[in-house]
Amino acid sequence: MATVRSLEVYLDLLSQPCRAVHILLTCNRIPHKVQTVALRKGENRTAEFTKLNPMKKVPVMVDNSFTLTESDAILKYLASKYDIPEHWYPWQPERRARVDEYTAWHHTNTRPHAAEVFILEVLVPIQTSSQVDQVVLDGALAQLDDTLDKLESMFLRRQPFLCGDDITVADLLAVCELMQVRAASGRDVLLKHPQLQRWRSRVQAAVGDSFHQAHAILFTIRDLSSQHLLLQQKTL
Ligand SMILES: N[C@@H](CCC(=O)N[C@@H](CS)C(=O)NCC(=O)O)C(=O)O
Repeated sequence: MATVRSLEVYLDLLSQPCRAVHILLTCNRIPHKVQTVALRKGENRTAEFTKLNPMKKVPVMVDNSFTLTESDAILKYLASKYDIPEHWYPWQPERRARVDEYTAWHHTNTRPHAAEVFILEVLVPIQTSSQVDQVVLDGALAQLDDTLDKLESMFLRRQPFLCGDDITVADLLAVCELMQVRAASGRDVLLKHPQLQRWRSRVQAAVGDSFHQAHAILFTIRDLSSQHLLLQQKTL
Protein backbone atom coordinates (compact mmCIF):
# COMPACT_ATOMS: atom_id res chain seq x y z
CA MET A 1 0.00 0.00 0.00
CA ALA A 2 1.37 3.42 -0.95
CA THR A 3 2.24 5.68 1.99
CA VAL A 4 0.26 8.88 2.19
CA ARG A 5 2.50 11.91 2.56
CA SER A 6 1.49 14.66 4.87
CA LEU A 7 3.00 18.04 4.21
CA GLU A 8 2.23 20.89 6.57
CA VAL A 9 3.48 24.44 6.43
CA TYR A 10 3.27 26.94 9.27
CA LEU A 11 2.80 30.37 7.75
CA ASP A 12 1.66 33.93 8.27
CA LEU A 13 1.05 35.40 4.82
CA LEU A 14 1.94 38.85 6.13
CA SER A 15 5.50 37.51 6.14
CA GLN A 16 7.54 37.80 2.94
CA PRO A 17 9.38 34.42 3.15
CA CYS A 18 6.09 32.67 4.00
CA ARG A 19 4.49 34.04 0.84
CA ALA A 20 7.38 32.72 -1.27
CA VAL A 21 6.78 29.20 0.14
CA HIS A 22 3.01 29.56 -0.35
CA ILE A 23 3.40 30.60 -4.00
CA LEU A 24 5.70 27.67 -4.81
CA LEU A 25 3.24 25.22 -3.22
CA THR A 26 0.08 26.62 -4.79
CA CYS A 27 1.31 27.32 -8.30
CA ASN A 28 2.74 23.79 -8.49
CA ARG A 29 -0.35 22.25 -6.84
CA ILE A 30 1.73 20.41 -4.24
CA PRO A 31 -0.81 18.95 -1.79
CA HIS A 32 -0.28 20.57 1.60
CA LYS A 33 -2.02 21.89 4.67
CA VAL A 34 -1.47 25.44 5.93
CA GLN A 35 -1.34 26.02 9.68
CA THR A 36 -1.67 29.75 10.23
CA VAL A 37 0.65 31.23 12.83
CA ALA A 38 -0.57 34.80 13.44
CA LEU A 39 2.53 36.76 14.36
CA ARG A 40 0.44 39.75 15.45
CA LYS A 41 -1.18 37.55 18.10
CA GLY A 42 2.15 36.13 19.24
CA GLU A 43 1.24 32.61 18.06
CA ASN A 44 4.90 32.07 17.15
CA ARG A 45 5.82 32.29 20.85
CA THR A 46 3.63 29.45 22.16
CA ALA A 47 5.35 26.44 23.73
CA GLU A 48 3.96 24.22 20.96
CA PHE A 49 5.35 26.37 18.13
CA THR A 50 8.68 26.89 19.91
CA LYS A 51 9.12 23.10 19.90
CA LEU A 52 8.85 23.21 16.10
CA ASN A 53 11.14 26.20 15.70
CA PRO A 54 13.15 27.35 18.72
CA MET A 55 13.84 30.58 16.76
CA LYS A 56 10.08 31.32 16.99
CA LYS A 57 9.95 32.32 13.33
CA VAL A 58 7.85 31.40 10.32
CA PRO A 59 7.91 29.68 7.86
CA VAL A 60 8.27 26.13 9.16
CA MET A 61 7.63 22.98 7.13
CA VAL A 62 6.83 19.49 8.41
CA ASP A 63 6.97 16.78 5.75
CA ASN A 64 5.87 13.57 7.46
CA SER A 65 8.24 13.64 10.44
CA PHE A 66 10.86 15.91 8.83
CA THR A 67 10.80 19.46 10.23
CA LEU A 68 12.58 22.26 8.39
CA THR A 69 12.93 26.00 9.01
CA GLU A 70 14.31 28.83 6.81
CA SER A 71 12.41 29.74 3.65
CA ASP A 72 15.48 29.27 1.45
CA ALA A 73 15.99 25.69 2.67
CA ILE A 74 12.25 24.92 2.52
CA LEU A 75 11.87 26.18 -1.06
CA LYS A 76 14.87 24.18 -2.25
CA TYR A 77 13.74 21.05 -0.37
CA LEU A 78 10.23 21.25 -1.88
CA ALA A 79 11.62 21.81 -5.39
CA SER A 80 13.98 18.85 -5.01
CA LYS A 81 11.58 16.46 -3.28
CA TYR A 82 8.37 17.04 -5.22
CA ASP A 83 7.63 16.42 -8.85
CA ILE A 84 7.62 19.99 -10.11
CA PRO A 85 9.29 21.52 -13.19
CA GLU A 86 13.05 21.37 -12.89
CA HIS A 87 13.52 25.08 -13.64
CA TRP A 88 12.48 26.04 -10.08
CA TYR A 89 15.79 24.71 -8.74
CA PRO A 90 17.81 23.31 -11.64
CA TRP A 91 19.82 20.11 -11.31
CA GLN A 92 22.60 21.22 -13.64
CA PRO A 93 25.42 22.39 -11.30
CA GLU A 94 26.12 25.77 -12.89
CA ARG A 95 22.43 26.72 -13.15
CA ARG A 96 21.82 25.55 -9.58
CA ALA A 97 24.85 27.52 -8.39
CA ARG A 98 23.36 30.68 -9.92
CA VAL A 99 20.25 30.19 -7.75
CA ASP A 100 22.38 29.57 -4.65
CA GLU A 101 24.41 32.66 -5.52
CA TYR A 102 21.33 34.89 -5.49
CA THR A 103 19.72 33.33 -2.42
CA ALA A 104 22.94 33.76 -0.42
CA TRP A 105 23.07 37.43 -1.50
CA HIS A 106 19.35 37.94 -0.84
CA HIS A 107 19.54 37.50 2.94
CA THR A 108 22.09 40.27 3.44
CA ASN A 109 20.87 42.63 0.70
CA THR A 110 17.34 42.55 -0.77
CA ARG A 111 15.66 41.26 2.39
CA PRO A 112 17.10 43.54 5.07
CA HIS A 113 17.02 46.66 2.89
CA ALA A 114 13.44 46.19 1.67
CA ALA A 115 12.29 45.13 5.15
CA GLU A 116 13.83 48.25 6.69
CA VAL A 117 11.66 50.51 4.51
CA PHE A 118 8.56 48.50 5.48
CA ILE A 119 9.44 48.64 9.17
CA LEU A 120 10.10 52.40 9.15
CA GLU A 121 7.18 53.42 6.97
CA VAL A 122 4.47 50.99 8.06
CA LEU A 123 5.24 48.89 11.12
CA VAL A 124 6.80 51.39 13.53
CA PRO A 125 4.07 54.05 13.05
CA ILE A 126 1.33 51.45 13.63
CA GLN A 127 3.01 49.84 16.62
CA THR A 128 4.12 53.04 18.37
CA SER A 129 1.45 55.49 17.14
CA SER A 130 4.24 57.77 15.97
CA GLN A 131 4.87 59.59 12.71
CA VAL A 132 7.32 58.37 10.09
CA ASP A 133 10.84 59.71 10.65
CA GLN A 134 11.38 61.08 7.13
CA VAL A 135 15.16 61.53 7.44
CA VAL A 136 15.72 57.95 8.57
CA LEU A 137 13.27 56.69 5.93
CA ASP A 138 15.06 58.61 3.16
CA GLY A 139 18.34 56.95 4.22
CA ALA A 140 16.72 53.51 4.07
CA LEU A 141 15.18 54.25 0.67
CA ALA A 142 18.58 55.32 -0.70
CA GLN A 143 20.14 52.09 0.58
CA LEU A 144 17.34 50.05 -0.99
CA ASP A 145 17.79 51.90 -4.29
CA ASP A 146 21.45 50.94 -4.30
CA THR A 147 20.48 47.28 -3.77
CA LEU A 148 17.93 47.52 -6.60
CA ASP A 149 20.62 48.92 -8.92
CA LYS A 150 22.78 45.92 -8.07
CA LEU A 151 19.87 43.53 -8.65
CA GLU A 152 19.48 44.96 -12.14
CA SER A 153 23.14 45.12 -13.04
CA MET A 154 24.32 41.86 -11.44
CA PHE A 155 21.38 39.49 -11.68
CA LEU A 156 18.98 40.75 -14.34
CA ARG A 157 21.53 41.74 -16.95
CA ARG A 158 20.60 40.21 -20.29
CA GLN A 159 18.21 37.65 -18.80
CA PRO A 160 14.48 37.68 -18.02
CA PHE A 161 14.66 36.17 -14.50
CA LEU A 162 17.20 36.64 -11.72
CA CYS A 163 19.05 33.39 -12.40
CA GLY A 164 18.46 32.74 -16.08
CA ASP A 165 15.78 32.25 -18.72
CA ASP A 166 13.24 30.67 -16.40
CA ILE A 167 11.70 31.45 -13.04
CA THR A 168 13.40 29.90 -9.98
CA VAL A 169 12.86 29.95 -6.21
CA ALA A 170 15.20 32.99 -6.14
CA ASP A 171 12.62 35.11 -8.01
CA LEU A 172 9.96 34.18 -5.43
CA LEU A 173 12.10 35.24 -2.47
CA ALA A 174 12.95 38.55 -4.16
CA VAL A 175 9.51 39.48 -5.44
CA CYS A 176 7.85 38.83 -2.06
CA GLU A 177 10.28 41.20 -0.32
CA LEU A 178 9.78 43.91 -2.93
CA MET A 179 5.98 43.61 -2.79
CA GLN A 180 5.86 44.10 0.99
CA VAL A 181 6.06 47.91 0.98
CA ARG A 182 3.99 48.29 -2.17
CA ALA A 183 1.04 46.31 -0.86
CA ALA A 184 1.23 47.67 2.67
CA SER A 185 1.74 51.39 2.04
CA GLY A 186 1.21 51.86 -1.68
CA ARG A 187 4.83 52.91 -2.27
CA ASP A 188 6.23 51.18 -5.34
CA VAL A 189 9.94 50.83 -4.60
CA LEU A 190 10.48 49.77 -8.24
CA LEU A 191 9.21 53.05 -9.67
CA LYS A 192 12.68 54.15 -10.80
CA HIS A 193 13.61 50.65 -11.95
CA PRO A 194 11.79 49.76 -15.20
CA GLN A 195 13.92 46.65 -15.72
CA LEU A 196 12.80 45.32 -12.34
CA GLN A 197 9.19 46.32 -13.06
CA ARG A 198 9.22 44.21 -16.21
CA TRP A 199 10.80 41.35 -14.23
CA ARG A 200 8.05 41.61 -11.58
CA SER A 201 5.39 41.36 -14.33
CA ARG A 202 7.12 38.28 -15.72
CA VAL A 203 7.19 36.64 -12.28
CA GLN A 204 3.50 37.46 -11.75
CA ALA A 205 2.59 36.00 -15.15
CA ALA A 206 4.65 32.86 -14.47
CA VAL A 207 2.89 32.02 -11.18
CA GLY A 208 -0.61 33.19 -12.15
CA ASP A 209 -3.29 33.38 -9.45
CA SER A 210 -0.92 32.19 -6.71
CA PHE A 211 0.62 35.66 -6.67
CA HIS A 212 -2.65 37.37 -5.76
CA GLN A 213 -3.68 34.62 -3.34
CA ALA A 214 -0.46 35.08 -1.40
CA HIS A 215 -0.51 38.89 -1.39
CA ALA A 216 -4.20 39.61 -0.77
CA ILE A 217 -3.86 39.67 3.03
CA LEU A 218 -1.12 42.31 2.87
CA PHE A 219 -3.73 44.87 1.91
CA THR A 220 -5.18 44.54 5.43
CA ILE A 221 -1.97 46.21 6.62
CA ARG A 222 -2.62 49.05 4.19
CA ASP A 223 -6.08 49.45 5.78
CA LEU A 224 -4.49 49.52 9.24
CA SER A 225 -1.90 52.00 8.02
CA SER A 226 -4.47 54.37 6.51
CA GLN A 227 -6.70 54.12 9.63
CA HIS A 228 -3.63 55.09 11.63
CA LEU A 229 -2.97 58.08 9.33
CA LEU A 230 -6.60 59.19 9.66
CA LEU A 231 -6.39 58.97 13.43
CA GLN A 232 -3.19 61.03 13.40
CA GLN A 233 -4.80 63.70 11.20
CA LYS A 234 -7.80 63.87 13.56
CA THR A 235 -5.60 64.38 16.59
CA LEU A 236 -3.41 67.06 14.97
N1 LIG B 1 15.64 33.71 7.52
C1 LIG B 1 14.30 33.35 7.85
C2 LIG B 1 13.57 34.57 8.34
C3 LIG B 1 12.24 34.23 8.93
C4 LIG B 1 11.63 35.46 9.60
O1 LIG B 1 12.32 36.44 9.87
N2 LIG B 1 10.34 35.38 9.85
C5 LIG B 1 9.66 36.49 10.49
C6 LIG B 1 8.47 36.95 9.69
S1 LIG B 1 8.99 37.65 8.15
C7 LIG B 1 9.14 36.00 11.85
O2 LIG B 1 8.69 34.90 11.98
N3 LIG B 1 9.22 36.88 12.85
C8 LIG B 1 8.67 36.62 14.15
C9 LIG B 1 9.54 37.13 15.25
O3 LIG B 1 10.73 37.39 15.01
O4 LIG B 1 9.03 37.23 16.35
C10 LIG B 1 13.59 32.76 6.61
O5 LIG B 1 13.92 33.18 5.50
O6 LIG B 1 12.74 31.88 6.78
